[in-house]
Amino acid sequence: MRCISLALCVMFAAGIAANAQDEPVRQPTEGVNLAAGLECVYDPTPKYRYSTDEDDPFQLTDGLYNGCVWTEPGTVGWQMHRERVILVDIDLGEAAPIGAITFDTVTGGAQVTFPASALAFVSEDGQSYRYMGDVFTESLPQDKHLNHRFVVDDLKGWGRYVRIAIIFGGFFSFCDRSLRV
Ligand SMILES: [Ca+2]
Repeated sequence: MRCISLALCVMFAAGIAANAQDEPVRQPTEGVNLAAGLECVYDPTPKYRYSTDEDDPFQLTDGLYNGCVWTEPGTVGWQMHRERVILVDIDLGEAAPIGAITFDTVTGGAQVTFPASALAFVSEDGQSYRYMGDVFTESLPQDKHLNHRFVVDDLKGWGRYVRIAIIFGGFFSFCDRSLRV
């Protein structure tokens, strides 16, 4: 299976670190990771001071999962102001079939919530994009801590350029080290 996997958490306040560090090491989704080691281009640029570093463009594709620890350099974070959408763009280098997208994220405790949605698009020329699907296919309770992997599969995606539009409802958002295509 060729898939995209993202790991991300959204939080209203600092406080997830203790829970995240107690998480067992999460294993990657089976299948071919077309995005391994590739650069992510973000819009807006990550600015959260405790997690932003020069390696942000590669921290979602290095295959490591740190559980959204917001103070770790391996996390990619934003403090939301007027922007309510974050775009993550990946150039696969050549067109390829995309069969599934997975999205690891966390909710509950310390005012942490799942993103509202993560819309996936694909393009062959980087100009005209086609909608593939919303990764958030389940409705789950968010009143207690939950680390969950959302999956959308049976996609018929084909293209070189992948774009994930992550839509938030909180004030902060953080991605950790896992992005698979
Ligand atoms: Ca970082």
